[in-house]
Amino acid sequence: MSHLLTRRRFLIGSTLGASAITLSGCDLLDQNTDVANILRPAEQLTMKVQRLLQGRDALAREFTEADISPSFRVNGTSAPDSDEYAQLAEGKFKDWKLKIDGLVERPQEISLADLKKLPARTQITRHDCVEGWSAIGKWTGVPVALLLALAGLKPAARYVVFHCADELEKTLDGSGRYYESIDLVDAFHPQTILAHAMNGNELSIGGAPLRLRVERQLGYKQAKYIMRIELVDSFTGLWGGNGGFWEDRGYEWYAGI
Ligand SMILES: Nc1nc2c(c(=O)[nH]1)N[C@H]1C(S)=C(S)[C@@H](COP(=O)(O)O)O[C@H]1N2
Ligand SMILES: [Mo]
Repeated sequence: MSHLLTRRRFLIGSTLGASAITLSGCDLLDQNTDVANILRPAEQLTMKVQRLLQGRDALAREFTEADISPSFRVNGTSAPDSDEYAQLAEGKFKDWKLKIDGLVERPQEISLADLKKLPARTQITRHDCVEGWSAIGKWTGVPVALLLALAGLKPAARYVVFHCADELEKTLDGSGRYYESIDLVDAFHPQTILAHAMNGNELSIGGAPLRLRVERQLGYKQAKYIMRIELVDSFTGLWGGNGGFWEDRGYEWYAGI
């Protein structure tokens, strides 16, 4: 059954991927919005069925060192195009701090050095991109659950939003900035981590200084270049209001594999 679900997710994924290749600009937006509107009930079902069948805490498959892919493709932004980010990278992120704010009791600003001192989890998992490629990598990072415990959730908090450094689409109003979000079930899942190392090395520019791993979902949920985590009760008023860069362009919010 879960194999069938996986296949179905890929079929949907490749439909969107294929339309992205043949269309551009407004065509792409319209087309993907139409597709998304038809698929939305199916997406709700996928999430409910997946959680029902596999449980809230079921682990995504983990692999061995021997399974690690020799190369891991770069997708989307390969280096954020901003002076601020360039400066931070130049200084090896010594001046960078992860902000945690929104519906929390104790807003945080945590340096990379301090994040690296926190208990970490290492997992070898497969990344699946909707564009039809996969790669296995070893990720080491801090469980999101631990950071949320540090900050303390206010009772109204429902979603965790990850704000990134890059604008994947250049716009005047900044709405092309990459961001993603997950609900608290995925946020507290044991394999949901903010990775600061890949395959035993600290992150290169591809995602540095911190990237999300939320292993039961597709590639576009795995936010790179994280600057800030915000706890919210809804996505209203947050860019396009759909909880993520690609979601605002028609992709499903729950991208279960
Ligand atoms: N900030 C940011 N995160 C992002 C993206 C992006 O463009 N910007 N692309 C997403 C997509 S579609 C995929 S498949 C993965 C790619 O990660 P990689 O470049 O390490 O392969 O990052 C995801 N996270
Ligand atoms: Mo992707």
